[in-house]
Amino acid sequence: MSDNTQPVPSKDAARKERTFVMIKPDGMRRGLAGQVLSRYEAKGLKLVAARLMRISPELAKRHYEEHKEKPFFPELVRFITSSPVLVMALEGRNAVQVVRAINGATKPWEALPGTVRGDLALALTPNVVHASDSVPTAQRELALYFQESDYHPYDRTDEEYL
Ligand code: FUP
Repeated sequence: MSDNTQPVPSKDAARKERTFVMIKPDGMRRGLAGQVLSRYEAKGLKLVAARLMRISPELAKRHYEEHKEKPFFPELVRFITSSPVLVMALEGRNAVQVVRAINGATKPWEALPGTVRGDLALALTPNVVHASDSVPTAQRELALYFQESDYHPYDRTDEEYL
């Protein structure tokens, strides 16, 4: 009998796409970090860098630079600096798009059930999680939080299927 269980390895570059993800202060204070991370892991994304940190007001302003003229900017900076956050780099096929889909709509009342915000959030500013919205944004945000030496590449045992 022939063995037809051998996976066909894929070497395409999309498998190495990286995105930046942050469990925000509300997610940490509500004890949700583990169950949010487990959703990305279960999907097949690989955690390649992570740090628990307190964001300074200076870093918060750089992170949310695109919103600096918006009326909610001061509240956003105050919120994101209010408690420690867990920052992460996740790697895998179409990681940016996949994480945004898992997180659900920014406005939790629009987020579908089954998504992080659809299941776990109700308010707009404390919406549990942040993730990059494009590959260029991911590169900019990853560079704000991580150096090259912070990344720890390794093989997942299920990599051949992902
Ligand atoms: P996202 O791409 O999901 O991070 O969403 P946005 O860039 O549109 O918004 C950044 C953050 O600002 C969101 F997490 C929610 C917050 N926000 C407010 O607190 N008030 C607003 O009126 C709009 C957005």
